[in-house]
Amino acid sequence: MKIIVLTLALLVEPERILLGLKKRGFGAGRWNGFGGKVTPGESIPQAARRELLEEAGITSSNLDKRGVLSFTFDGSDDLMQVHVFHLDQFEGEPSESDEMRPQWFSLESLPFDQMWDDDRHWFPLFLQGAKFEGQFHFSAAQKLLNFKLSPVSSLAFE
Ligand code: 95L
Repeated sequence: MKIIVLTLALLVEPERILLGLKKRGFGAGRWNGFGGKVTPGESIPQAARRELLEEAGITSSNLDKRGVLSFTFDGSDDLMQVHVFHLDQFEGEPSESDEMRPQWFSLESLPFDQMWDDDRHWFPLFLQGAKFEGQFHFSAAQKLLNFKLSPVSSLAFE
């Protein structure tokens, strides 16, 4: 099993959240957070800041680690270990990149039907300010088959 370490950053204001429509590649057509692979020599928070700039055109120094989620897919030997960050302050103006089209959504009407199926499970914890760990297993067609999710009082490695 190969572990691929990734970041996912979500910009949350009191009444709205910034998501990005993934324009190409894995998961295209869904509203995502901003993130990607951690590269050699880079810390996980550094990677989260870099991806936020590359994909959404914004910078932030108030990323707060909130969760670690593992994703596996039928027919793949890889485990995607995703480090989820919350931020509520940023500099710059969100702008479209090759990969993502940013858009604000009301926290009362999140587009869960156009998001990955795991999101509807962990977003409530995330938006309540809880820390959490979870494992999600998908079919090859990206349908959620089973999962485990729990709030935790502290995250591993932090
Ligand atoms: N806001 N949530 C995401 O951006 C997200 C959620 N779940 C995923 C599951 C598998 C995967 F490959 C990507 C995501 C993902 N980007």
